[in-house]
Amino acid sequence: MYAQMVKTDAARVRPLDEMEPQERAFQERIDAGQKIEPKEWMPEGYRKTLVRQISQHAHSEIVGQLPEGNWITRAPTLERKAILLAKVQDEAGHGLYLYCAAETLGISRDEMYEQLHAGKAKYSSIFNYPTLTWADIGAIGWLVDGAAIMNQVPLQRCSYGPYARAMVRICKEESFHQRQGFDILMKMVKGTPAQKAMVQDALNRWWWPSLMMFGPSDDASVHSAQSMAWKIKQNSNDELRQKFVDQTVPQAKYLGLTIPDPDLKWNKEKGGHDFGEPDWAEFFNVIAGNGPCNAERLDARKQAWNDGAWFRDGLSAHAEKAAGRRAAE
Ligand code: BYC
Repeated sequence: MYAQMVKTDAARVRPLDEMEPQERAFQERIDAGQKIEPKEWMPEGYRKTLVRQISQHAHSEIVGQLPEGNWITRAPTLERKAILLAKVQDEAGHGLYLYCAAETLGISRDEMYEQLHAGKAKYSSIFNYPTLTWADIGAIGWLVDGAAIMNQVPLQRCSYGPYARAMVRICKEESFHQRQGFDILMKMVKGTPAQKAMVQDALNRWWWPSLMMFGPSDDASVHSAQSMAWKIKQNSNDELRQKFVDQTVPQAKYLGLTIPDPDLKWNKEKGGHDFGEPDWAEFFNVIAGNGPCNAERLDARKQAWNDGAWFRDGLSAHAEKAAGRRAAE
């Protein structure tokens, strides 16, 4: 089982009167809605939490290119191919902004890559599932980017300036990504019965993993309480999952699809949907490295790193030569 899920006192958020003066002043700035910038003092826990979350987020963007990249050569039209290519390139850009944001906290990009390649740093569970049909590309845009937007819009108000600012552009691009996914599916559901069945099959496979993107339920979330006190996270995992379900159900209806959850129903009193519990054993198994594609994804990243060694060496040699020339002048 996942050791970090054991509740410990570390999950407890200390009140202001238990803090040292410097930490209290920091928390008061956060409470007043001020942004924290790279060179300012911050508690070590705040820095570590940001490095963990931002680097995981960056890795997710980069690893997230792989399932969609799988379909670039097989996109059904030239236009779809160009759109998918642009989307996958956007994800690379998102990864780069996020690695830059994490670097402002004193970790190098090489260290972050090392942590990913050694299996020490996580990336989003969702990218450990295979893309079997073209409808999966639509479903990723609609559901995966849809869930990502739900999670990332509040991150634009994160207390750490560089992360919040990176999220502004990322969110704009994600919204285009979501629409392109929905557009693929709109076209397919109006096509042949086989195409519509392909879309339903994609929804059946991607629905539950998409709900898992928001993280474990609130009572099992080790980091939420402290991250919310530091205004790194503005909402809990369950709050965002609920919003996502409420937003997505009418869209599924519009597409004429059935969400694969027998417990899904409108709850008038709560003003939202009731829905079933994701299979948390599956989630923890995937984030422990045992999902259907974990090994394949990590191997692809490691191979890309090894294949790029000659280029990095070339750049370093050029930089050294140029520095030598400048010094001689
Ligand atoms: N997958 O205490 P919790 C995209 C881990 S990419 C894997 O609730 P927290 C796209 C969590 O890290 C968008 N691991 O944690 C790209 C922690 O483990 P550690 C990706 C997960 O941080 C390409 C443990 O479980 N978005 O859109 O408070 C193509 C306990 O969890 C997951 C982001 O990265 C998961 N789903 O909350 C298409 C958003 N969930 O670190 C699309 C930024 C939890 O102690 N991240 N874990 O070993 C966040 O908002 C938060 O980190 C989370 C988790 C809500 C994900």
